[in-house]
Amino acid sequence: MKTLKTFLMAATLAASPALALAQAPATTTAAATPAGATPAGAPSAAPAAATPAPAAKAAAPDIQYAAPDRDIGHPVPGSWSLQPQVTEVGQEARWMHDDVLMPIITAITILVLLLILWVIVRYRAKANPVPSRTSHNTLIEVIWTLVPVIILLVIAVPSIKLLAKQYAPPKADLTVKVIGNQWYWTYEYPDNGDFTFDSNILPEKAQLTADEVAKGKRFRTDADGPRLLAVDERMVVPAGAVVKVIVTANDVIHSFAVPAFWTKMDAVPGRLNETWFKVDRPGVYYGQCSELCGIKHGFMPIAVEAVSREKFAQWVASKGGKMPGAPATPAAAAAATPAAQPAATQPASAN
Ligand SMILES: [Cu+2]
Repeated sequence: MKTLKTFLMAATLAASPALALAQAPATTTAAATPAGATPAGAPSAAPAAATPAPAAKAAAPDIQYAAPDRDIGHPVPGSWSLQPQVTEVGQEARWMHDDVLMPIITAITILVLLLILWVIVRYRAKANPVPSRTSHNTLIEVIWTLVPVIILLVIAVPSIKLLAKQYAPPKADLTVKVIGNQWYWTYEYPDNGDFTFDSNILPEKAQLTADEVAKGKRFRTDADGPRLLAVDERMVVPAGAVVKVIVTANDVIHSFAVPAFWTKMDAVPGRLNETWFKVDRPGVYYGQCSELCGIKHGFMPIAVEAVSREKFAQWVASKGGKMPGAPATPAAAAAATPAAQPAATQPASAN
């Protein structure tokens, strides 16, 4: 049963990039804002401020979101397998899928096909006018019972180990509560002053009226991410930290899924589900609600950005939160920092 569950999970994840691909044709939004635009419509707010900078928003500046990588963290046109995995669990699961399950499935399928062809040709009625009356063969029966048992054992051992790893999280450095709503996500950071914010899909420029554009309503640019995956507010986490994710919902069942993390957890009203991930590589990773939740189910994407500890602290401050007293894992921060640059300098295009 557990093996079946793992396989189904792998199959579902394998299908998800294709699904997202189908709805992500190349679109070119007129780049009204340059690559690396600041969030929350900041550029459009600037023109009026010819007078000295207002001191109102002196608290902490919003951080600059990183632009997505060209081929990591989201579906890519032409790809047909699992997304590149950026968590240890994901890498192990990908190995399980690519190097254990697929070869075994392929070998069994080919063997059965050859057996059927052989029987069709060799034992056809024309060539055997008098059918054989053989009904038992002990050796063959022992073989075809034992061989499948051995195959199942070979699959079960790594599969159960992998499952255990997914459901036995290490001690968390950070807890984030993720709440599904029709049709957006709410994120809560209880460890950082319990601040909360909503994350909505960014509309395409073509979806806005001229008036809305003139008023500076925010729309998606390539720096925000691919069409149907870019959001206004990202879930930001420190790279190298074990993130515990508490998942629930306010209205109907949703599902929090980020394919590059191998994370998928149902968001059920009145229930707290728990999952976790640890991303060492800074970058932006996209996901989608993965439980049919109503008419705009396809329009409540997820964007997780893994950043250095310093940038995370800056982001927390910009949200009005605070960092917990002691630095949690300085080693992880040190490991994460050198790699922090490339993500920001990638070409800002998903196409
Ligand atoms: Cu949903």
